[in-house]
Amino acid sequence: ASGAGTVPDGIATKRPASAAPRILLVVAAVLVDRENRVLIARRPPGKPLAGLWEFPGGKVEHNESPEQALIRELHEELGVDLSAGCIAPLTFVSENSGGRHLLMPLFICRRWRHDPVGREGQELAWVSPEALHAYPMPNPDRPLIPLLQELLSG
Ligand code: 9L3
Ligand code: MG
Repeated sequence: ASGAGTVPDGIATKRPASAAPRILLVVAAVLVDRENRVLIARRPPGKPLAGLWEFPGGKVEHNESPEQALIRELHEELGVDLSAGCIAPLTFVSENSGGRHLLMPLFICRRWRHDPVGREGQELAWVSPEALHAYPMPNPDRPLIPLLQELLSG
């Protein structure tokens, strides 16, 4: 079976498990207000890591740039519009997540349109960077705390 438009045998179906994609690309945003407080959101019941506080965001989909994914996720989750050009990545953090490597650039945003609301039922909190350690966070978010404290301190 090798007619035009058919998939040759053995490419997709016989790929060994070890060749499966291992990197999960997730984007997150830290919204910073005029008092240098940052927004965190509590993952709602029913989602993985429910109850943990995170910098909002989510998975980058196929044919989507990280910036497009960030704008889409923040609109879906918080109703904010980041297209005002506030986005610049701070860093990448890698962690294992379900056997995969999670790569998560954090974008720092000081300008957006519309006040954030938890559109998926999430609790939201504006906290000073010094207070972030009191909130249980997913693995990729936690190492960002000292970076944010340094970046926003002066
Ligand atoms: N994740 C961790 N920290 C974050 C975000 C936005 C996401 N700040 C993890 C949780 C999930 C995965 O990334 O394992 C995908 O996120 P989502 O699509 O469930 O939000
Ligand atoms: Mg999300």
